[in-house]
Amino acid sequence: MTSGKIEEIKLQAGKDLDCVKSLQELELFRIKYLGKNGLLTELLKSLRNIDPSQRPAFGQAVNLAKKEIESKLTEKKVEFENQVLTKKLSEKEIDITLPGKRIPRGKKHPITVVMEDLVKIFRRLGFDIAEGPDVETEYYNFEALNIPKYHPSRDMWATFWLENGLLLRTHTSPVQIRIMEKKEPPLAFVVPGRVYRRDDDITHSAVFHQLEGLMVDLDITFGNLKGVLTAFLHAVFGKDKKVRFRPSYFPFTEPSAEVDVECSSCNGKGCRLCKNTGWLEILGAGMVDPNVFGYVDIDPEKYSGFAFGLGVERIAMIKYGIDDIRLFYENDLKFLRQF
Ligand code: 2U9
Repeated sequence: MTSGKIEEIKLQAGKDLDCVKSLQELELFRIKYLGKNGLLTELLKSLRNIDPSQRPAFGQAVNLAKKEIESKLTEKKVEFENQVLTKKLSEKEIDITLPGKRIPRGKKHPITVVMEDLVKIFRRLGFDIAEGPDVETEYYNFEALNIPKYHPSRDMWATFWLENGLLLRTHTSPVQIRIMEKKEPPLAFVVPGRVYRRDDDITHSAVFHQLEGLMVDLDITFGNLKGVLTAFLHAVFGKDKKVRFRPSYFPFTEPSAEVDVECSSCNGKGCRLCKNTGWLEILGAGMVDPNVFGYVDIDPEKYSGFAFGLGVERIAMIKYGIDDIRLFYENDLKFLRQF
């Protein structure tokens, strides 16, 4: 094997390259000289057959020839690519004055919009915002809220049970327990969040959204509850609307009430929306049961508080005149674009 062979291959490569007329032919050229079984690759493989004293010089010479051919090949490749591009540009006319493609703009889901509006009202009334986990323990979801095991009132919450005594929270009330465990009164905060119940028909969904709230301090009375919730309902439905409080029962509040607002559709005259009662049920509320304070080490002799809860989907259905809750979750753009 001699350096003459290398020169011969270089010379041949130069001639071959001059005849190459396209990118496809260039690839064949690459395979012939630099491919796995190409001429130069074979030369390198033959190194092991030559005199060891000549190997370094010969190896260097082959590598040099390889580099030279590679660089000529790259040059040629760029030349062809430019030719292809120039041809394409001259054939295709691009009208740069055409308007661009419109990028569709997303917007907030109606439930998010209503939730944010409601939270904003409570912020104006001085409430903070708190959040907590969707997966809860039986203790936080039931026991600490004065709902012991096997108590019949547990039937009020058709619960999704998980493994190891865990569950999907049936209300956001466990968050209030968690906050009261950590912080001392005075407390005033609302808890927006997703909740889960084994329920579904045109007005109930297995997953829905609640806004609950809690105020705890010295001398909090049912009068404070009425004042705050009336201000809230006036902000949502209008100052002209009547508000009424009816006695009710919840295990975690005593006394408890349901709070209605004069029907926004018929102004109290009676219609389909209010089932001819003239009233819309909006909130559940009450004074925090002293037993609940016992679970979080707040002295019920010193402090008192009120709590309330509402379903966000219900408010959105009333506000937008929607009679089937499932429409909120079908992701039908024709429905969602209306808001
Ligand atoms: C603590 C103490 C008391 C939260 C309350 C209601 C009444 C209520 C329902 C309205 C419609 C839920 O979405 S709904 O089904 N809520 O009626 N919630 S009082 O009371 C609490 C919460 C936490 C520690």
